[in-house]
Amino acid sequence: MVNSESNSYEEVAVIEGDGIGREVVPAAVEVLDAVGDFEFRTARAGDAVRAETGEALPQETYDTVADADATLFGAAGETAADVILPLRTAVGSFVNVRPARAYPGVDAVQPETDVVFLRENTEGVYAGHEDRLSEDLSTLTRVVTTSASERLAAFACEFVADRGGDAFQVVHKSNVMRETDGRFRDAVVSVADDHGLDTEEVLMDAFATRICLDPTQFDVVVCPNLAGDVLSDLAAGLVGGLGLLPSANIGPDNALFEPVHGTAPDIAGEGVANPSAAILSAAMLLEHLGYDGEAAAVRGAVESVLESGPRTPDLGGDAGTDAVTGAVIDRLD
Ligand code: GGG
Repeated sequence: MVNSESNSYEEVAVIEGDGIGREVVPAAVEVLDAVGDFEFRTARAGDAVRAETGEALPQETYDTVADADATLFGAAGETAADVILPLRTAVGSFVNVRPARAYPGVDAVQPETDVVFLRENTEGVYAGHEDRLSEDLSTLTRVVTTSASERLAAFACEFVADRGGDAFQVVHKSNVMRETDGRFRDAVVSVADDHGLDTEEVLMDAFATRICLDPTQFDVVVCPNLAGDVLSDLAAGLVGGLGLLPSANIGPDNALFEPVHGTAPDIAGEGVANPSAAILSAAMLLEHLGYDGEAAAVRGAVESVLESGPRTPDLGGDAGTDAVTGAVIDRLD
Protein backbone atom coordinates (compact mmCIF):
# COMPACT_ATOMS: atom_id res chain seq x y z
CA MET A 1 0.00 0.00 0.00
CA VAL A 2 1.54 3.27 -1.08
CA ASN A 3 1.38 6.27 1.18
CA SER A 4 0.20 9.17 -0.97
CA GLU A 5 2.29 11.73 0.93
CA SER A 6 5.65 9.91 1.00
CA ASN A 7 5.04 7.86 -2.17
CA SER A 8 6.43 4.79 -0.39
CA TYR A 9 4.84 1.71 1.16
CA GLU A 10 2.85 2.31 4.34
CA GLU A 11 5.02 1.39 7.33
CA VAL A 12 3.28 -0.82 9.84
CA ALA A 13 5.06 -1.51 13.13
CA VAL A 14 4.35 -5.02 14.39
CA ILE A 15 4.73 -6.00 18.04
CA GLU A 16 3.62 -9.49 18.99
CA GLY A 17 4.26 -9.07 22.71
CA ASP A 18 3.71 -12.11 24.92
CA GLY A 19 1.53 -15.21 25.15
CA ILE A 20 -1.02 -15.59 22.37
CA GLY A 21 0.11 -12.25 20.95
CA ARG A 22 2.83 -14.34 19.29
CA GLU A 23 0.18 -16.43 17.55
CA VAL A 24 -2.58 -13.98 16.66
CA VAL A 25 -0.38 -11.11 15.44
CA PRO A 26 1.39 -13.24 12.80
CA ALA A 27 -2.10 -14.36 11.72
CA ALA A 28 -3.22 -10.75 11.29
CA VAL A 29 0.00 -9.89 9.43
CA GLU A 30 -0.67 -12.80 7.03
CA VAL A 31 -4.09 -11.33 6.32
CA LEU A 32 -2.64 -7.83 5.78
CA ASP A 33 -0.08 -9.37 3.43
CA ALA A 34 -2.89 -11.01 1.49
CA VAL A 35 -4.69 -7.72 0.83
CA GLY A 36 -1.78 -5.40 0.11
CA ASP A 37 1.92 -4.56 0.26
CA PHE A 38 3.14 -3.06 3.49
CA GLU A 39 6.56 -2.31 4.90
CA PHE A 40 6.38 -4.25 8.17
CA ARG A 41 8.75 -3.13 10.94
CA THR A 42 8.90 -5.75 13.67
CA ALA A 43 9.70 -4.64 17.18
CA ARG A 44 9.73 -6.25 20.60
CA ALA A 45 8.03 -5.46 23.90
CA GLY A 46 6.66 -7.28 26.90
CA ASP A 47 7.56 -9.77 29.61
CA ALA A 48 10.05 -11.79 27.54
CA VAL A 49 12.03 -8.70 26.49
CA ARG A 50 12.13 -7.49 30.07
CA ALA A 51 13.43 -10.88 31.20
CA GLU A 52 16.20 -10.64 28.58
CA THR A 53 17.13 -6.98 28.72
CA GLY A 54 15.60 -5.55 31.89
CA GLU A 55 13.35 -3.28 29.82
CA ALA A 56 9.79 -4.15 28.79
CA LEU A 57 9.65 -1.44 26.17
CA PRO A 58 13.03 -0.70 24.56
CA GLN A 59 13.46 2.84 23.24
CA GLU A 60 13.95 1.39 19.76
CA THR A 61 10.46 -0.11 19.88
CA TYR A 62 8.95 3.16 21.08
CA ASP A 63 10.65 5.02 18.23
CA THR A 64 9.56 2.43 15.66
CA VAL A 65 5.94 2.88 16.75
CA ALA A 66 6.15 6.67 16.85
CA ASP A 67 7.63 6.75 13.33
CA ALA A 68 5.33 4.18 11.70
CA ASP A 69 2.12 4.98 9.83
CA ALA A 70 0.29 2.58 12.16
CA THR A 71 1.06 -0.23 14.61
CA LEU A 72 -0.36 -3.69 15.18
CA PHE A 73 0.19 -4.90 18.74
CA GLY A 74 -0.64 -8.23 20.39
CA ALA A 75 -0.64 -8.37 24.15
CA ALA A 76 1.54 -7.85 27.19
CA GLY A 77 1.26 -9.79 30.43
CA GLU A 78 2.83 -8.71 33.72
CA THR A 79 4.42 -5.74 31.98
CA ALA A 80 1.13 -4.40 30.52
CA ALA A 81 1.44 -1.08 32.36
CA ASP A 82 5.04 -0.64 31.15
CA VAL A 83 4.17 -1.52 27.56
CA ILE A 84 0.59 -0.66 26.59
CA LEU A 85 0.39 2.71 28.29
CA PRO A 86 3.64 4.14 26.79
CA LEU A 87 2.74 2.65 23.40
CA ARG A 88 -0.57 4.50 23.51
CA THR A 89 1.42 7.63 24.36
CA ALA A 90 3.83 6.96 21.46
CA VAL A 91 0.93 7.31 19.01
CA GLY A 92 -0.61 10.22 20.94
CA SER A 93 -3.77 8.22 21.49
CA PHE A 94 -6.59 9.91 23.36
CA VAL A 95 -9.35 7.41 22.58
CA ASN A 96 -9.58 3.62 22.49
CA VAL A 97 -12.33 2.53 20.09
CA ARG A 98 -13.72 -0.90 21.08
CA PRO A 99 -16.55 -2.32 18.98
CA ALA A 100 -18.40 -5.26 20.57
CA ARG A 101 -20.80 -7.03 18.24
CA ALA A 102 -22.38 -10.43 18.01
CA TYR A 103 -21.80 -12.37 14.79
CA PRO A 104 -24.22 -14.70 13.04
CA GLY A 105 -23.26 -18.30 13.76
CA VAL A 106 -21.50 -17.52 17.02
CA ASP A 107 -23.21 -18.65 20.19
CA ALA A 108 -23.76 -15.39 22.08
CA VAL A 109 -25.45 -14.66 25.39
CA GLN A 110 -26.95 -11.56 23.74
CA PRO A 111 -27.05 -12.05 19.95
CA GLU A 112 -28.40 -8.53 19.34
CA THR A 113 -25.31 -6.81 20.78
CA ASP A 114 -23.78 -4.10 18.59
CA VAL A 115 -22.10 -1.46 20.73
CA VAL A 116 -19.01 0.70 20.30
CA PHE A 117 -17.16 1.82 23.41
CA LEU A 118 -15.15 5.04 23.16
CA ARG A 119 -12.79 4.79 26.09
CA GLU A 120 -10.82 7.78 27.36
CA ASN A 121 -7.22 6.69 26.84
CA THR A 122 -4.90 9.00 28.76
CA GLU A 123 -6.02 9.47 32.34
CA GLY A 124 -8.44 8.34 35.06
CA VAL A 125 -6.87 5.71 37.30
CA TYR A 126 -4.53 4.81 34.41
CA ALA A 127 -2.59 8.05 34.93
CA GLY A 128 -0.23 6.00 37.08
CA HIS A 129 -0.20 8.02 40.29
CA GLU A 130 0.02 5.21 42.82
CA ASP A 131 1.82 5.35 46.14
CA ARG A 132 2.66 2.95 48.93
CA LEU A 133 2.42 5.24 51.95
CA SER A 134 2.98 2.66 54.67
CA GLU A 135 2.96 -1.08 55.37
CA ASP A 136 -0.81 -0.82 55.54
CA LEU A 137 -1.76 1.91 53.10
CA SER A 138 -1.54 2.44 49.35
CA THR A 139 -3.23 5.21 47.40
CA LEU A 140 -4.12 6.00 43.80
CA THR A 141 -4.81 9.46 42.43
CA ARG A 142 -7.47 9.56 39.73
CA VAL A 143 -6.86 12.26 37.14
CA VAL A 144 -9.65 13.83 35.09
CA THR A 145 -9.19 16.96 33.04
CA THR A 146 -11.77 18.98 31.17
CA SER A 147 -9.46 19.12 28.14
CA ALA A 148 -9.08 15.33 27.77
CA SER A 149 -12.80 14.79 28.37
CA GLU A 150 -13.67 17.44 25.77
CA ARG A 151 -11.25 15.95 23.23
CA LEU A 152 -12.86 12.53 23.70
CA ALA A 153 -16.32 14.06 23.39
CA ALA A 154 -15.41 15.91 20.18
CA PHE A 155 -14.20 12.60 18.72
CA ALA A 156 -17.43 10.93 19.86
CA CYS A 157 -19.54 13.61 18.16
CA GLU A 158 -17.72 13.11 14.87
CA PHE A 159 -17.86 9.32 15.24
CA VAL A 160 -21.63 9.37 15.90
CA ALA A 161 -22.28 11.81 13.06
CA ASP A 162 -20.28 9.60 10.64
CA ARG A 163 -22.57 6.70 11.57
CA GLY A 164 -25.62 8.88 10.89
CA GLY A 165 -26.54 9.03 14.58
CA ASP A 166 -27.65 11.95 16.71
CA ALA A 167 -27.02 10.75 20.26
CA PHE A 168 -24.67 8.76 22.46
CA GLN A 169 -24.50 7.45 26.01
CA VAL A 170 -22.13 8.79 28.65
CA VAL A 171 -21.15 6.35 31.36
CA HIS A 172 -19.85 7.66 34.69
CA LYS A 173 -20.25 7.39 38.44
CA SER A 174 -20.60 11.03 39.32
CA ASN A 175 -23.01 10.37 42.17
CA VAL A 176 -19.99 9.00 44.08
CA MET A 177 -16.94 10.46 42.30
CA ARG A 178 -18.52 13.89 42.17
CA GLU A 179 -15.43 15.87 41.35
CA THR A 180 -13.71 13.60 38.81
CA ASP A 181 -16.61 11.89 37.08
CA GLY A 182 -18.69 15.04 37.55
CA ARG A 183 -16.06 16.92 35.57
CA PHE A 184 -15.96 14.16 32.94
CA ARG A 185 -19.76 14.15 32.56
CA ASP A 186 -20.09 17.95 32.43
CA ALA A 187 -17.37 18.27 29.77
CA VAL A 188 -18.73 15.46 27.57
CA VAL A 189 -22.35 16.60 27.79
CA SER A 190 -21.40 20.21 27.10
CA VAL A 191 -19.43 19.30 23.93
CA ALA A 192 -22.31 17.10 22.74
CA ASP A 193 -24.72 20.01 23.31
CA ASP A 194 -22.48 22.32 21.28
CA HIS A 195 -22.57 19.77 18.43
CA GLY A 196 -26.35 19.44 18.66
CA LEU A 197 -26.16 15.82 19.83
CA ASP A 198 -28.26 14.27 22.58
CA THR A 199 -26.67 12.35 25.42
CA GLU A 200 -28.07 9.82 27.83
CA GLU A 201 -26.22 9.59 31.12
CA VAL A 202 -25.90 6.11 32.60
CA LEU A 203 -24.27 5.31 35.93
CA MET A 204 -21.62 2.69 35.27
CA ASP A 205 -22.98 0.07 37.66
CA ALA A 206 -26.46 0.42 36.18
CA PHE A 207 -24.91 0.24 32.72
CA ALA A 208 -23.37 -3.15 33.57
CA THR A 209 -26.80 -4.54 34.44
CA ARG A 210 -28.66 -2.87 31.58
CA ILE A 211 -26.30 -4.04 28.85
CA CYS A 212 -26.55 -7.63 30.11
CA LEU A 213 -30.35 -7.48 30.07
CA ASP A 214 -30.82 -5.58 26.81
CA PRO A 215 -27.76 -4.46 24.81
CA THR A 216 -29.97 -2.99 22.07
CA GLN A 217 -30.43 0.07 24.31
CA PHE A 218 -26.84 1.05 23.55
CA ASP A 219 -25.00 2.15 20.44
CA VAL A 220 -22.02 4.46 21.06
CA VAL A 221 -20.92 4.58 24.69
CA VAL A 222 -18.41 7.14 25.95
CA CYS A 223 -16.55 6.03 29.10
CA PRO A 224 -13.77 7.03 31.46
CA ASN A 225 -10.64 4.92 31.03
CA LEU A 226 -11.04 2.04 33.49
CA ALA A 227 -14.81 1.83 33.00
CA GLY A 228 -14.24 1.49 29.26
CA ASP A 229 -11.74 -1.32 29.83
CA VAL A 230 -14.01 -3.27 32.17
CA LEU A 231 -17.33 -2.70 30.43
CA SER A 232 -16.00 -3.66 27.00
CA ASP A 233 -14.67 -6.92 28.46
CA LEU A 234 -18.13 -7.45 29.94
CA ALA A 235 -19.63 -6.89 26.49
CA ALA A 236 -17.16 -9.46 25.12
CA GLY A 237 -18.86 -11.95 27.41
CA LEU A 238 -22.19 -11.15 25.78
CA VAL A 239 -21.00 -11.76 22.22
CA GLY A 240 -18.99 -14.97 22.60
CA GLY A 241 -15.75 -14.01 24.28
CA LEU A 242 -12.66 -11.85 24.20
CA GLY A 243 -11.42 -13.53 21.03
CA LEU A 244 -13.85 -11.40 19.05
CA LEU A 245 -13.13 -7.82 20.17
CA PRO A 246 -10.69 -5.62 18.22
CA SER A 247 -9.63 -2.14 19.21
CA ALA A 248 -8.05 1.01 17.84
CA ASN A 249 -6.00 3.50 19.87
CA ILE A 250 -6.43 6.67 17.86
CA GLY A 251 -4.25 9.76 18.04
CA PRO A 252 -4.23 12.89 15.91
CA ASP A 253 -1.56 11.62 13.48
CA ASN A 254 -0.91 8.01 14.38
CA ALA A 255 -2.72 4.96 15.74
CA LEU A 256 -2.15 1.57 17.30
CA PHE A 257 -4.42 -1.44 16.86
CA GLU A 258 -4.70 -4.34 19.28
CA PRO A 259 -7.09 -7.11 20.21
CA VAL A 260 -8.87 -6.31 23.47
CA HIS A 261 -7.75 -9.65 24.94
CA GLY A 262 -4.53 -10.19 26.85
CA THR A 263 -1.88 -12.89 26.68
CA ALA A 264 -4.14 -15.85 27.67
CA PRO A 265 -1.30 -17.80 29.35
CA ASP A 266 -3.60 -20.82 29.81
CA ILE A 267 -3.61 -21.54 26.06
CA ALA A 268 -0.47 -19.73 24.89
CA GLY A 269 1.81 -21.86 22.73
CA GLU A 270 -0.87 -24.42 21.86
CA GLY A 271 -1.76 -22.90 18.48
CA VAL A 272 -5.46 -22.66 19.31
CA ALA A 273 -5.87 -18.93 20.03
CA ASN A 274 -8.75 -17.28 18.20
CA PRO A 275 -7.16 -14.85 15.70
CA SER A 276 -10.45 -13.02 14.95
CA ALA A 277 -9.87 -10.08 17.32
CA ALA A 278 -6.36 -9.49 15.94
CA ILE A 279 -7.53 -9.82 12.33
CA LEU A 280 -10.45 -7.46 13.00
CA SER A 281 -7.93 -5.06 14.56
CA ALA A 282 -5.98 -5.27 11.29
CA ALA A 283 -9.22 -4.38 9.48
CA MET A 284 -9.52 -1.29 11.69
CA LEU A 285 -5.91 -0.45 10.79
CA LEU A 286 -6.71 -0.73 7.07
CA GLU A 287 -9.71 1.53 7.46
CA HIS A 288 -7.67 4.04 9.44
CA LEU A 289 -5.09 4.18 6.64
CA GLY A 290 -7.88 4.78 4.11
CA TYR A 291 -8.13 1.27 2.61
CA ASP A 292 -11.86 0.94 3.13
CA GLY A 293 -12.38 -1.73 0.46
CA GLU A 294 -9.67 -3.96 1.90
CA ALA A 295 -10.99 -3.39 5.42
CA ALA A 296 -14.48 -4.42 4.32
CA ALA A 297 -13.10 -7.52 2.58
CA VAL A 298 -11.24 -8.60 5.74
CA ARG A 299 -14.29 -8.02 7.93
CA GLY A 300 -16.49 -9.90 5.48
CA ALA A 301 -14.09 -12.84 5.43
CA VAL A 302 -13.92 -13.01 9.23
CA GLU A 303 -17.72 -12.85 9.45
CA SER A 304 -18.06 -15.60 6.86
CA VAL A 305 -15.63 -17.86 8.73
CA LEU A 306 -17.36 -17.17 12.04
CA GLU A 307 -20.67 -18.12 10.46
CA SER A 308 -19.66 -21.25 8.60
CA GLY A 309 -15.94 -21.95 8.88
CA PRO A 310 -13.49 -23.61 11.21
CA ARG A 311 -13.57 -22.31 14.74
CA THR A 312 -11.18 -22.32 17.67
CA PRO A 313 -12.03 -24.01 21.00
CA ASP A 314 -13.18 -20.76 22.65
CA LEU A 315 -16.06 -20.78 20.14
CA GLY A 316 -16.78 -24.47 20.57
CA GLY A 317 -14.62 -25.78 17.71
CA ASP A 318 -11.41 -27.74 17.49
CA ALA A 319 -9.56 -25.79 14.79
CA GLY A 320 -6.22 -24.11 15.32
CA THR A 321 -5.19 -20.50 14.74
CA ASP A 322 -3.60 -21.39 11.39
CA ALA A 323 -6.72 -23.14 10.06
CA VAL A 324 -8.95 -20.17 10.95
CA THR A 325 -6.47 -17.70 9.45
CA GLY A 326 -6.19 -19.76 6.26
CA ALA A 327 -9.98 -19.88 5.97
CA VAL A 328 -10.19 -16.08 6.38
CA ILE A 329 -7.61 -15.61 3.61
CA ASP A 330 -9.46 -18.08 1.36
CA ARG A 331 -12.67 -16.08 1.78
CA LEU A 332 -11.26 -12.65 1.00
CA ASP A 333 -13.18 -11.18 -1.95
N1 GGG B 1 -4.14 -6.61 23.78
C1 GGG B 1 -3.94 -5.74 24.79
C2 GGG B 1 -3.62 -6.35 26.11
O1 GGG B 1 -2.51 -6.79 26.36
N2 GGG B 1 -4.65 -6.37 26.97
C3 GGG B 1 -4.51 -6.73 28.34
C4 GGG B 1 -4.60 -5.59 29.29
O2 GGG B 1 -4.19 -5.70 30.43
N3 GGG B 1 -5.13 -4.46 28.86
C5 GGG B 1 -5.25 -3.28 29.63
C6 GGG B 1 -5.77 -2.16 28.82
O3 GGG B 1 -6.25 -2.34 27.71
O4 GGG B 1 -5.72 -1.02 29.29
